[in-house]
Amino acid sequence: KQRRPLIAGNWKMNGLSQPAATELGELVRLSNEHAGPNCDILICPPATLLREMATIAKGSAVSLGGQDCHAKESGAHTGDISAEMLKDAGGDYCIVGHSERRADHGESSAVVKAKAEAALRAGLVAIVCVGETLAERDADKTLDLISSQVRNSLPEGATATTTVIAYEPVWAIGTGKTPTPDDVAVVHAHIRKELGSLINDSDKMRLLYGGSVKGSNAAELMAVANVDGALVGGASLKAADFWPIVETC
Ligand code: G2H
Repeated sequence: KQRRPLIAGNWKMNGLSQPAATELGELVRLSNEHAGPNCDILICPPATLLREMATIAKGSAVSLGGQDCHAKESGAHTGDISAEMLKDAGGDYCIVGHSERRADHGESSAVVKAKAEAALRAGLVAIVCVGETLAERDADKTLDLISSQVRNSLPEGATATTTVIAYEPVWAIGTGKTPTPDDVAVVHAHIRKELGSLINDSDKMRLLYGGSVKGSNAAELMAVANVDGALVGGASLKAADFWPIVETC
């Protein structure tokens, strides 16, 4: 692979202290056993678990991150969490613009961009999510939509070190449906091309695929050109399901 892959787990709104500690402990054990995994490993637990998980993962190959952050550093924003707080709790990454945030919280690309910039200011790597709905795909709007989301969501001054893009077709999320490797190749090549006009080190930026990735389909998805890792939801909750995906790298 031209770029070091990143296999990222997004626990979404799942996880109480137990059994999360057991599952993360198991993931840490597996990563220690296989010294020097061929990819970066990341888990984004609910913010309530971040500090506890960071303690468990300390000194291991497993990094931690948040699933969302506020665009401001601090202030009167009841219920929100800043990027600085995620960093303070042990995070190194933050997902922004996940389609569930775009849909459930009406987040526009402008909002996502502001959040990504907050993540960068706090010293976190931003994982910026993009992806089309089924209606957009059926109307042949996928590539235009992706272009617009990439152009409008990328943080100012993004580089390959500070920013990762995750392509997650909305219709493939948690549904068990996945696009064909050819479909993924077309979108990832399109994102790579789009990035060329936006940032200097575009060939180094990692592009993850997300949406119903599991042990049984990960190898074929990871083999697609311009796929530099995965953003994994359901199959990241158990170390036994997540590890086979890590092993495809
Ligand atoms: C897509 C993905 C993780 P799942 O949202 O971000 O979830 O693997 O459950 O489709």
